[in-house]
Amino acid sequence: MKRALLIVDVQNDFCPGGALAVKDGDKAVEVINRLIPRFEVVVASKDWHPAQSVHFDKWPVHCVADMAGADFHPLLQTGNIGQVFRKGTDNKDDGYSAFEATNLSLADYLRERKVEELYVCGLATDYCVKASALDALSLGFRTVVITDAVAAVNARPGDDIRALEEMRNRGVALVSAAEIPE
Ligand code: VGL
Ligand code: ZN
Repeated sequence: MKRALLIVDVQNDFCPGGALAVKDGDKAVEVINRLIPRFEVVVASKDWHPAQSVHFDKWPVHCVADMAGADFHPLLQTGNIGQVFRKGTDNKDDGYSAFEATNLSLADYLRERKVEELYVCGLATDYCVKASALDALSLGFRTVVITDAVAAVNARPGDDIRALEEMRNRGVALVSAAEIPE
């Protein structure tokens, strides 16, 4: 089965020191860097908001298009990322899922490359990772979340566990990086 790696929102604002820092967001980067060479197809999403958006009624301002906070984490190895998908670009919705990207369709990109299985990692487990994984599943991809290559906002304690349970109950496979077959 042809597989791809989706790296969700590994951006400065979601890492320590950023506007919406996710605990251990930077720790996931090390795991992700080791995963990248194992996939033939690697794509990434970026949270990419206009300066004013309904999104900022519920979140601190973060990942504004073209600002430093929206850059990839400086340690993320981006060389093999084939395409970046920008989402959250509308000022009227959250756009959590990478499948809502507005620059290019992620679903079309994967189908054109005959990808059947999508491995999802990145930030944040309880929002964009979850939304992207559940959309992938609905679109017919076998979907796997790499549990040691994600980190959660955890606005309410336990949101990370609940998000992983919801994904698993819907049919997303949960694996650690070490369990991914060669
Ligand atoms: C995200 C909250 C707000 C995410 C994006 O990438 O998971 N979370 N915007
Ligand atoms: Zn956002």
